[in-house]
Amino acid sequence: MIKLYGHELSGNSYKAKLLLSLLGVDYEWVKVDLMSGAHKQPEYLALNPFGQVPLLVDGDTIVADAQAILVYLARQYGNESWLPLAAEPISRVIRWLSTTAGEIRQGPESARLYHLFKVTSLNLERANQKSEFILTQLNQHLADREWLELGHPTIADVAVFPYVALAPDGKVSLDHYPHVLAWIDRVKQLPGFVGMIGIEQPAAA
Ligand SMILES: N[C@@H](CCC(=O)N[C@@H](CS)C(=O)NCC(=O)O)C(=O)O
Repeated sequence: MIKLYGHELSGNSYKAKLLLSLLGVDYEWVKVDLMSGAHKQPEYLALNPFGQVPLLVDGDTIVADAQAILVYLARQYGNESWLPLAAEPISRVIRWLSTTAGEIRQGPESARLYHLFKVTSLNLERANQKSEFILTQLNQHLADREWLELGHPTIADVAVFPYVALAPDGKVSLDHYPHVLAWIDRVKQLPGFVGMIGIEQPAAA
């Protein structure tokens, strides 16, 4: 069975968890205790020399990095709608995977690290500026769209969703971004959606 190594407060681990759940793929959750440094122990470093979660093990295949895991799962277990094959639409989806590793990590993900995990060496002012920038962009992008690309859910939505929905953990309010809030609600309505600490499951209809 697939094993997903992660931590329950890690938004990157949650990306993988969310797609596995949306695809209805069974897996075993293996908690890596980041607080006690389990991710820097030799046994874990043998699997992922970067010493980070998430990590997915599927038979002989080992995939590190949340975005890489989304690509792997979509191709291996999903249909083409989650990750298209053709050049132009796949480039649109990958653009958002890059954005999660860039602007979203520098913005809301960093503000959350500062406030929730007390990583006070981070430049909070920069994180807040980056958050405002990317949330403004996202809000404009979503003003006339239901999903980030292609008119339906793709792994772009799965990749961007966690740290945007978790922005309030970093004291970044989403109140000024109504199109982002409406999109968050839409993602939460997807069949198979699961939440995490900080992202509530919607009340059953
Ligand atoms: N590029 C990686 C980054 C993963 C990452 O930053 N993971 C964090 C938890 S969310 C982690 O393992 N931090 C511990 C460390 O880097 O020492 C990904 O997207 O999966």
